[in-house]
Amino acid sequence: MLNQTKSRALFERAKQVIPGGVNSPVRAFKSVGGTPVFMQKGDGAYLIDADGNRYIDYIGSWGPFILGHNHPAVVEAIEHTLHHIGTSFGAPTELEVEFAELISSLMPSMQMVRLVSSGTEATMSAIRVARGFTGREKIIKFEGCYHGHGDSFLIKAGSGALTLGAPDSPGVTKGTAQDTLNATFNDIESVRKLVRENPDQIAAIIIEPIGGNMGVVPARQDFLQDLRDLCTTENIVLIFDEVMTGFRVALGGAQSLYGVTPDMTTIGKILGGGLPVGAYGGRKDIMSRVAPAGDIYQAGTLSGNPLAVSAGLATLKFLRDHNPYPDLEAKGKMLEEGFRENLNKLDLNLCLKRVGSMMCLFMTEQDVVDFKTATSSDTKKYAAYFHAMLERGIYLAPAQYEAMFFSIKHGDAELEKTIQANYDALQAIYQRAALTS
Ligand code: KE4
Repeated sequence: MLNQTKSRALFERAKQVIPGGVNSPVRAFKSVGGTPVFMQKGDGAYLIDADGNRYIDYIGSWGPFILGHNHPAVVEAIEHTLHHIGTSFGAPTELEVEFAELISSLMPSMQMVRLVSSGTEATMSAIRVARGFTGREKIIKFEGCYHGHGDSFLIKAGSGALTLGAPDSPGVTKGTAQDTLNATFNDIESVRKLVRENPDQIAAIIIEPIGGNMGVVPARQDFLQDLRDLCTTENIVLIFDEVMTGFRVALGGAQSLYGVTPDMTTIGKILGGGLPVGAYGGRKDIMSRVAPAGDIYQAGTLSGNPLAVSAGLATLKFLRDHNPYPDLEAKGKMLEEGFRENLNKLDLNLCLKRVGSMMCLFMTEQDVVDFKTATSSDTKKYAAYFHAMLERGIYLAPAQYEAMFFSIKHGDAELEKTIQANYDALQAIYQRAALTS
């Protein structure tokens, strides 16, 4: 059993002054039970908690740490900016121009870019711009996809909303909810039906091209291309929410893997290298409508601040100049094959999905292709698996409907330890289940 004395005490203290004791719901271990682990230090592929327990980290702050914690290039950039430039001016700086140029060079569909401070700000802004640009009011999202906590998205949302069983959040008005339509992921007919039923009323369709918030669920190539074609024909703004997949699955994001070009893209997480940065962007004719160039308003006090931008710049430059993606693919292959070998040895037929360095083991034997098949997963089994892995020093997402992320710092030793822990954990759980069922 893990020594969690300090985490337990900190959690009791935190709950007196922070709702649920955490600053983001999915951290609260609600769906897996037990006490959230209070972390003390990040170091490469590792996290060390307040009680001194050391874990191989597969959350990576929910995506940002593709370079691992405290990468020297990022630390150095932050220290330099802190000592020689400053943290924020609320005035334009050369750094953010260089950053926007770099983003646009890596994701050419983002002809123009606006920096914000979170993925939620990016997606909220992107749909407002799409609505302003088209003069239409409704949006289509996909059941199980998560685009942050903006009101328009908390309708059948994924991630923490799904984990906590609140995919439709109180506080979202009927007026807002009626303008959000939900289609079925990987089902183009479900989209065509909504478009037919709402002629000339759909401003945008927003999708995670690789779902990462109902576990990892890649879109099928034909589905994504059909979506592109439908949006072109119907003059609907196609928004790829690449907050998670941007710079994660490839330097150019999922859109570069699929060869499908959206009209707008939202990015975040890796973009900030661990500091708060998000961005939205896309076609020049659309983005030229954003204030003060145009009339669609969006603003932010700390948008483009030098400190966060310097962390993001260092991260993206490292990814561009060192191209770690082949190595990350090899790591992913090793981890996936190790898990599949374990499943075979234990005669388990669980669904495992991976794209690059994001992966998910679903506690279901169904092939997960959408929200319905994802939610056929046994979340109680996942909870047992999560704790069995935690006790073996492997820190996974405390929720079935999330992704595992690994970094360039996850070496053979870490992956081999994880594969062994996966075997032991699954054997314990399913063996135990066999004894009790
Ligand atoms: P943030 O506002 O949390 O920076 O980004 C929202 C967001 C938007 N789009 C996608 C595809 C996302 O995955 C996210 C945030 N992802 C979750 C993890 N599944 C953040 C973790 C959390 O909520 O604490």
